[in-house]
Amino acid sequence: MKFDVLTLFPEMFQALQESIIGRAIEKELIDINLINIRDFSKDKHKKVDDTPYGGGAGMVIRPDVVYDAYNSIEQKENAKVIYLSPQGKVFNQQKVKMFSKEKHIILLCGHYEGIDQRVIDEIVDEEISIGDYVLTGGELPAMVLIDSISRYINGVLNEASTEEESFSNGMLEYPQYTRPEEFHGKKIPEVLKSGHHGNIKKWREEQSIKITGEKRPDLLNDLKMQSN
Ligand code: 4HQ
Repeated sequence: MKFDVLTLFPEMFQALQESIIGRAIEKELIDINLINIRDFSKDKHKKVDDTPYGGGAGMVIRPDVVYDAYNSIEQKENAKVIYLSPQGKVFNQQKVKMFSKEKHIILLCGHYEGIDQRVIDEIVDEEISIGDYVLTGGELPAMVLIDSISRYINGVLNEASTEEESFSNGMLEYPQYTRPEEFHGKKIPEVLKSGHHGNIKKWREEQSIKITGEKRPDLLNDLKMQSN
């Protein structure tokens, strides 16, 4: 999977190149190519933004600079272009799975008051929001997409654990325990030491339903809706 990221702050993406994602890059399972939009400014001061037509606060990123940055990407015919914005469809695990089937994703990160609407209309296939709150830029959302999508690429995770986990079945995960067997007077659930795989599986499923009902009853309602 190839990710091209159009951003004014490529250094923010260092945070992503650790641990599991770092290893996925080393193993060439994913490729993250950072493109600094500022490199495409024709201005002598490398300016990329200007005041909004019609007035108002803040600055808007110029469409020509964004377009030239986008155009520098080679072989983008089959790429999906995603713009991170609070106006987008809210990201969820279903979208993660869909996007993980793509071969090439281009992520456009805005800053300041945003990007001139004309270039968004011209190059963007899909607008995605990571939630109903306002950030200073699209970089953190882009990293959220890369991280969550990469987990579905074969070889990125050690186990075949993506099918069993939270949200894949639409429910929260059961609690996990490790050594020591007793911590601050609290023992681990007895069934987990029984070695009876059937009973353990049943207990975990019950826990999953109980926890989802207590913490996220909205998820159970969503599941009911899907089965109707
Ligand atoms: N922004 N989900 C404003 C977001 C955001 C979000 C990104 C703030 C783009 C210009 N993006 N810029 N929430 O708040 O994706």
